[in-house]
Amino acid sequence: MITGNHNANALLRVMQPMALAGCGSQTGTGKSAAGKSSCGSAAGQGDLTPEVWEKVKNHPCYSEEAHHHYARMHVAVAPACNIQCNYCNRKYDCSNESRPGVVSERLEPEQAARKVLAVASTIPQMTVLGIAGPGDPLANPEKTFKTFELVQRTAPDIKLCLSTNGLMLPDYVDRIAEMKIDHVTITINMIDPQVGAKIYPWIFYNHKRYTGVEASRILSERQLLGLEMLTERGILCKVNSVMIPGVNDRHLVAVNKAVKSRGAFLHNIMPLISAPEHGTVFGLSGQPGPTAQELKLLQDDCEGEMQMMRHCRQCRADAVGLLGEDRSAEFTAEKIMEMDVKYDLAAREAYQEKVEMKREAVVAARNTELATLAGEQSDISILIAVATKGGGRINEHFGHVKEFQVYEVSAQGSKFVGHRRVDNYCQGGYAEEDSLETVVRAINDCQAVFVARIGGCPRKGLVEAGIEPVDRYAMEYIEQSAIAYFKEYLERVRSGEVEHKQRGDAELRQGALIA
Ligand code: CLF
Ligand code: SF4
Repeated sequence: MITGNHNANALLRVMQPMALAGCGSQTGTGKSAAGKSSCGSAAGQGDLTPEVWEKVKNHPCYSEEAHHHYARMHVAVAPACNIQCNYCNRKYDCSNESRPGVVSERLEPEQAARKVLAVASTIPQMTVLGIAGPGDPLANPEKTFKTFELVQRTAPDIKLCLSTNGLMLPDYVDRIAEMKIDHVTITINMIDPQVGAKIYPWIFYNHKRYTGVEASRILSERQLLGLEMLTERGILCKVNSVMIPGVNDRHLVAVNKAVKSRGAFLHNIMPLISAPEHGTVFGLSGQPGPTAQELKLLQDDCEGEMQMMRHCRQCRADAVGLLGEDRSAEFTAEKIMEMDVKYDLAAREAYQEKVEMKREAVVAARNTELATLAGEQSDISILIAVATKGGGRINEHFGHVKEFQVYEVSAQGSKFVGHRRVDNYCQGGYAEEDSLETVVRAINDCQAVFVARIGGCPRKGLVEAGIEPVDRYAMEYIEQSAIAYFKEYLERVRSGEVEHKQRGDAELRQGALIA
């Protein structure tokens, strides 16, 4: 059995790529993400049991550090849903684990299993199969479990992951455990049915439709019961919550406490995606999503003994690839039928060994740089936006960025705190001047932007907006460079060359990303 406290300590070792300065200040409790050091290798097993380490070490959602190196895929085998969320339109993917606005190609279990083999043989670092919609997997139990069963038989090294609204969860916990589905996500947006009534107009349960507060009371009880039953069986549970300003934003602190006390391993607070063109209740009523600062403040408030996931990309229900990239178009039903599928376990393992070596090099470089921050006393913390294609390096041209990764750096170390979607500045080989404005709005809270290369015009525009473009770390490791930059920044502040000012807020991109 995994207890909440064990989870907390264990998780800090895994999720905390966060390079915290001052090995000597290690308290041994590993308690707080913000103020305690994590002396052991953040990429290593730390004090996790071997069983838990096996489950999380190459799961891109359960380990922030792994998400730079390992990929996941979803198969859209679950079209039906048994509840209605005000942020969902059935025409689109489930917002729990996907962006609205992208219609999935629905698959039968046999097609899905073939797709998994096709992806596994093309992308050897794809380690996790998730079923996350486009409806609710447990409202489509036969298709969901049949798919998992087929994949388990033919590709035994792939981890199985399930995401659900939780209504039917207690009925399927034993089946989940028997099938060795080690990762389950439950979307829990409230524990107070009065709050729930503003999010869920109805549920369909035991052949009956429930509405209003009663619907949310049943849903909440089932979600929390399902969570307890899973954690009692040692299954790692992540809780997703959609942050809806003015509806459940502050309430999510209470949700965080409730799920933590029931042994949840990880809490992922995601911004509401809401736009009129989605045709959702919230979209049509003009309900806004949070700003970058509002989201970060809530995540910071909830961060304590249970780590917060901050690298979620709100993937679509047929996403394929590293988080933040989407290769689903390469694996349509038509294309996979034509592919010569060769699932080669030995080749996959050999490739992943190389990935592990690269991953260790990233962590070692960061730790070396981190050691130079020991003893640094400063209250300053800054955000840095990074142009990256993955692998933990600054390896993307400014004009080609579709998503910046954002790191927070302070005297305590560096950590990944989010990502910002943007329009390409460079489109079809030409600079798109208007998009610079949207890029600036997306990273307006950042002091600097790290790029592999940048042209003269955007450089000038960024400087005018007060964001320093930095290309001197091109192709270097992100966190090592971020810490090096931070040390220089402190020197410039101390010498009077730069006046440190907190920057403003930034916009989180709303709406679907189709790419
Ligand atoms: Fe998929 Fe979800 Fe499993 Fe990950 S996604 S079912 S836990 S394998 Fe990950 Fe995507 Fe965020 Fe989900 S980034 S939406 S948290
Ligand atoms: Fe939509 Fe998912 Fe909510 Fe069902 S659980 S209504 S599919 S967002």
